[in-house]
Amino acid sequence: MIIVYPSHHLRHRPPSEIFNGVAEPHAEVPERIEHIRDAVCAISGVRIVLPKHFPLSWIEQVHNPNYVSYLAEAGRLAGNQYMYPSVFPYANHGGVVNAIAKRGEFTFDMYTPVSSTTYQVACGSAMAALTAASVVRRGERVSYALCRPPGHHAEVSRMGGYCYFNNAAVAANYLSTRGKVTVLDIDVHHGNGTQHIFYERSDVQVINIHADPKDKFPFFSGGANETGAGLGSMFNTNYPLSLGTADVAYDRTLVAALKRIREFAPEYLVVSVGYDAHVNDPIGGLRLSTPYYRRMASRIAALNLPTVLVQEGGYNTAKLGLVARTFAEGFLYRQNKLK
Ligand code: SP5
Ligand code: ZN
Repeated sequence: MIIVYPSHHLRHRPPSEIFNGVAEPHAEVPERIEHIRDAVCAISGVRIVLPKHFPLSWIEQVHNPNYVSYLAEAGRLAGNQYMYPSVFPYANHGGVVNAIAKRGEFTFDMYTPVSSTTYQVACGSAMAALTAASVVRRGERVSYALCRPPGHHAEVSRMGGYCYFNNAAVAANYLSTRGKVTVLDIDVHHGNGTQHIFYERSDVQVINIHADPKDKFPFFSGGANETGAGLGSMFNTNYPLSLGTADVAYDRTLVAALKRIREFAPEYLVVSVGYDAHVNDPIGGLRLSTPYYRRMASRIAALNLPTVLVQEGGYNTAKLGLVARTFAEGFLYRQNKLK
């Protein structure tokens, strides 16, 4: 398994997220990826590489170029500070110029601040996903991009949920030039961004398993009735789960999701891997055990598809290493058995 590690992520340290008007310590910390990297690199046979550079057009094929240039420019306005929005767009007023208005123009929450390093680290994270995808396109069976910041909440023109560029969507779109792609999202939060980006496409199937958004972030999407639109009709599937769902019920849902993937018969699989459905996650709300992550990975690997694993959430920093190692080993063990 090739691991892609975007070392620039260490420069991304938002101090706080604003919850209910109060600044709380930010959950999406650098230690997350450091622990995951240390743990998966201890697996025999894995190899770690840095991201390669790819043209910006791979990002601009899934994100609005105006959004991309806002992030690139915003750094200069931010100086050493992290900027938070105060006012969000309430009307389609093209082209605000005021600095306060700009902060709200391309975001949907107060958890995802922008600083002078944000553009660079977000690019590094997307390049890690592209590098992992290119490795699989050249014939590796599986690669794992340790993306940070995460990506699956980022929509075509909006950041949110700690996400700036949608790394999994960038990888999936890149692979879609070679055949049909499925994105399977097992982060506990609905991948609203990935759904939004591919909602009208029939060449990229999007499948999400997550805590019911009536109880959890991102609240405004993720229902089972959201199935795609236009050409993309029936190519989007959501499996919202009740709070407290544990291994057995989750596994039944995963089996149903994998059946849908087999029916679609993609050439490639991109997995948005969050570890925040784990029972000890501080913000997740589901109750998956550590050993279940081995079984989950082994079921996904049994699809026997060239697969790009893309890191999303998971916030129990002390547990992340073990859970990631368990997942990666589950994936490798199954793949070797099948060969
Ligand atoms: C990638 C990813 O997993 N993003 C998740 C973003 C969810 N943020 C939710 C923040 C919840 C705010 N904290 C509430 C704690 C109350 N003290
Ligand atoms: Zn999450």
